Amino acid sequence: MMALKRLTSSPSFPSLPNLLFKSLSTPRSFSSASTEDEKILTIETSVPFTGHKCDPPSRSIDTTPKELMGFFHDMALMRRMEIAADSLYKAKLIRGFCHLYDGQEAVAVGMEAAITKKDSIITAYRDHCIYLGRGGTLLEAFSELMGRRGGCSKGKGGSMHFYKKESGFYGGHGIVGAQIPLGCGIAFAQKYSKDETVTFALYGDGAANQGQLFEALNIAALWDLPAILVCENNHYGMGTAEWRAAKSPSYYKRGDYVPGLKVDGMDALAVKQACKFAKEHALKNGPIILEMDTYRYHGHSMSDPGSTYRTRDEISGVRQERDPIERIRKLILAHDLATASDLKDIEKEVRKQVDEAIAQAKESPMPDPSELFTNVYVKGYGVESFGADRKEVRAVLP
Ligand SMILES: Cc1ncc(C[n+]2csc(CCOP(=O)(O)OP(=O)(O)O)c2C)c(N)n1
Ligand SMILES: [Mg+2]
Repeated sequence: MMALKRLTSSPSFPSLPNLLFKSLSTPRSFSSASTEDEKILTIETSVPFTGHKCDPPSRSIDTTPKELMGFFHDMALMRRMEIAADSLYKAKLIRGFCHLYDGQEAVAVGMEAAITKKDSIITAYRDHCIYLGRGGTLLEAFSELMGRRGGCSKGKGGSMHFYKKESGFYGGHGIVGAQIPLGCGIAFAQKYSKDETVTFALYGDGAANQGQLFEALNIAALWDLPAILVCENNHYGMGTAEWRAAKSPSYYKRGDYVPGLKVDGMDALAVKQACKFAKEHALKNGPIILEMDTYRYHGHSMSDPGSTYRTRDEISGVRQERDPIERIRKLILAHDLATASDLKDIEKEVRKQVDEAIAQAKESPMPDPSELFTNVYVKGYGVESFGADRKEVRAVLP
C-alpha cells in the first residue's frame, strides 16, 4: 500500500492544524482529534426523502467538520481518479471496457459513512470509486486499470472487475443485474451466520426492470435477508433514457411489498442518512430499496461521448445545480470550516497523489502468461491453451 502523508499535517493548511478528516489514502485516527473537529453540525438535506411503505427518516442530519472535510477530500480524489482514467484510456494505456463514475461520487462516500467494512457491497462495472471507498488504494486501482500485476485483481480483471474481499467488496460485475442475486446470496450468508451485518447490492436504472431483480427480491423478502438494493438511477442505461425503458421509473416503489426510499444521490449527507436508516431496517425487517437520484457526467463507457442522447445543457445544468463536491464545498465555506484556498490546496494535493500513483502503477509489470487461466477454470485437467496464431500465447492450465 502506498504510504501517503496525511494532508492535514501539511504546512500548507495553517488554518486546519488539528482537523483529522477521513482520507481514503490515510488511515483514520480519532485519538488526537480536537473537539472542534468533532463538533456536531445539523444540516438539512437538499430535498425531503420520499418513502414507499415506510416512514422516511428526518431531513435533519448530524455531521461534523471532520466528516464534511472527509467527504470533500474523498470525492475530490475519486473525481480526479476518473478524469485521469479518461486520459489514460485516450493514451491507450487502459484498454477494453471502462466506465467512469464522476458525478456519482456522493453515493460511494455517503454509503461508507453509514456502514462498516464488515458490511458488504457488490456492484456492477462502474466500480472504481466504490473500490476506493472500501479502502482500496489509488496504486492498486490504476495498476488494475492498466492490466498490471500490482492491481487489485492482479491485472486480470481490469476496469469492470475490482474486488476487495477483506473489506467486504465483492466486485465489479459486467453482466447487467447479475450482482443483485449474488448480493442477496451474501445477505443470506450474513443472516445464516448471525453476524448482524448487511449487504448493499448496487445496480443501475437499466437493470431495474430485469426479472432476476424481482426473483431475488422475492426470496430476500420471504427470508427477511439483510439485503439493501441500491438503484443508482443516473437516468440512462447506455444511451436509453429511463422514460423510454421503464413504464414506472419510480424505482424505490418497484419492490411492491418491499419498502423503499427515494434519496437525493448527489447529496452525500442524504445518502449517509438513507443508508443508516436502511441498515437498521434490514437487520430488523429484511430488504429495502434505496433509489439514489444521481447523474453520470461521462458517457456510458469510453466509446460513448455521452452527448448524442442528452443535451450539453442538461449536463452543465446538473454540474451547476447539483454537483456533489460543490455542495460540500459550499457547506464547508458557509460554516467557516476551511477557506476556499484550503480546499483548492486539497484538490492540488489529490492531483499529486493521483499522478504519483499512475507513475508507480506504470512500473508494475504485466501478469505472467502462466497466470492467464488461474482462477478461471477448475485445476488439474492439464488443458493447453494458445493464442489466435497458435503461437502467441501458450499455457497449460494448472
Ligand atoms: C445482461 C446484459 N445485457 C446487456 C448488457 C450490455 N450493457 C452493459 S451496461 C448496459 C446499460 C446498463 O445501464 P444501467 O443499469 O442504468 O447502469 P449505468 O451504466 O447507468 O451505471 C447494458 C445494456 C450487459 N452487460 N449485460
Ligand atoms: Mg443508468
